[in-house]
Amino acid sequence: MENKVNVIGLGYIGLPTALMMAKNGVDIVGTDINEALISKLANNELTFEEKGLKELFKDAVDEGITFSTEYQKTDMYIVGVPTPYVSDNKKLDPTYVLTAVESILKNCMENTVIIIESTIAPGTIDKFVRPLIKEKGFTIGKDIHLVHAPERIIPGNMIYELEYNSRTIGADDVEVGQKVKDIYASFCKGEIVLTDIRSAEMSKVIENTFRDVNIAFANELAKICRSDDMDVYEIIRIANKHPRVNILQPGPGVGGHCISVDPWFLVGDYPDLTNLILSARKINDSMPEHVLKRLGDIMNEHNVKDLGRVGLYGLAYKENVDDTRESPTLQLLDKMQDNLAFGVKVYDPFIKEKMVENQVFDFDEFVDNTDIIVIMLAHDHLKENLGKITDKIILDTKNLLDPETSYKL
Ligand code: SAJ
Repeated sequence: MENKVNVIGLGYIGLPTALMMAKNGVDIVGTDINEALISKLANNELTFEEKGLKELFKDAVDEGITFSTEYQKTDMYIVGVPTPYVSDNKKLDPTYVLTAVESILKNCMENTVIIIESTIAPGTIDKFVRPLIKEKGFTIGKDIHLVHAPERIIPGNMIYELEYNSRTIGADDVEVGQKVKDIYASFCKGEIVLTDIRSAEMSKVIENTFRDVNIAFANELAKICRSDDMDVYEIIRIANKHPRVNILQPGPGVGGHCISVDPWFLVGDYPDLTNLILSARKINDSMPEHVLKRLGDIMNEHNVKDLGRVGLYGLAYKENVDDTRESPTLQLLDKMQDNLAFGVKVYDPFIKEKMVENQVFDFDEFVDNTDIIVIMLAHDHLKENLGKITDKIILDTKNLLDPETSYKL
C-alpha cells in the first residue's frame, strides 16, 4: 500500500504540488500552520489565482485530498514553506524550513523521507538542516533521508509546467532518490534527473541567476539605446533573428520571490567570484529609478507638476498574477518615498486589497483622475481596455503601445 504524503506549506508551490499529486492518485494531506488558509481550502475556496488551479483543485478534492493544520504521522513529507531573505545582508533566512523540519521530526514514523522543495541557498541543507536533525538525535541515512527537489514552475503557467517541466531530485542515497522520483513521476511527464543534494541546490539557484543576468543585459541595452535615442525593441527584434541570439525584454525592474533574490545567495557566498552576477543584480535593481527619471522628464516636458495626476498601472510583480513580492512598482514607490515624492495613484486589477497609499480599485476612476499613466505591467486587462487610455500621456515600460503614441523606457 502506498503511504500518505504530507505536504507542508500550502502557498504558491506547495498547494499546486499537493493538488497535482492528489489528482494523480497519491494519498495527500496538505498542512499549513495558517488556520484561516486551511479553513478556506477545507471549504473548497482557492487562496490565490492561477490559470487552471480551480479545475485542478476540484479534481484533487474528488480524489480525496484533505487539509489540516496538524502535521501527519507518516514517512514522507514535502516541504514548500517560504524562504525569505534578510533584506540587509541578502542572506537566506531558513527559519521556516527549520521549523517545518523540527515539527516533522516530532511527528514522523521510522525511515522518513523529507523532501525540501522550497528554494534554498546552496549549502543550506549541510549548514542548517543536517545539524538540526543530528541535534534532535536522529541519524541521517537511517532514521531520516534528505531530498531536495527544487520547484521550477512559473507563476502564470504553473499547472502546465508542473506536469511538463523536467525536474531535479537531489538525494544522498540513490535508492531514496529513486523512490521519490517514482512519486513525482505520478504526475510529471518531463525528465526527472537524479543527482546529489548540493548539485540540486546549486542548479536551482543558477537557473534563476541565468535569467536575471539575461534580463539585465536587455535592461542595459534599454539604457544604452535611451542615451542615444535608439529603439531598443527594434534593435532586439533584429538581433534575435540571428540563430544563436535570444535577448529578453527590458522592463521596469525584476520582481518576484526568485529571480531578484536567488542571485544574492551566490553573491553572499562567493563575493570575490561574482562580478557579472552582482552587476546584473545592480542593473535590474536600478530599473525602477530609470523609470522614475523618465517620468520626471515627461512631467517636465508636459508641465505636469502634481504627482496626484500620475498613475502607475500594475502592482503585481509581473503580468496576470496577483503576487506582489519584490514588485518593480513597490520598488518604484520606495524610491519615490526616498525622494519625498508622494501622491502617485496606483491601480492593479489583480490586487483587491489595499497595499499602498493612493491605491485605486476602479479602473475608470483611475483613468479619470490621471493625466500621465505609467504602464508597469501589460496585464491582459489593460490590453482589453487600451481604448480607455488613448488620450493620456503614457510611459510604456512594457512596449505594449505604438512608439508614436507613447514614451518608452
Ligand atoms: N522580466 C523582464 N524581462 C523578461 C522576462 C521577465 O523584465 O524578458 C521580469 C518580469 O517582469 C518579472 C521578473 O522578470 O518582474 C521575473 O519574472 P519571470 O517570469 O522571468 O520569472 P518568475 O520569477 O515568475 O519565475 C522564475 C522562473 N525561473 C526561470 O525562468 C529561470 C520559474 O521557472 C521559477 O520556478 C521561479 O522563478 C522560482 O520560483 O524560482
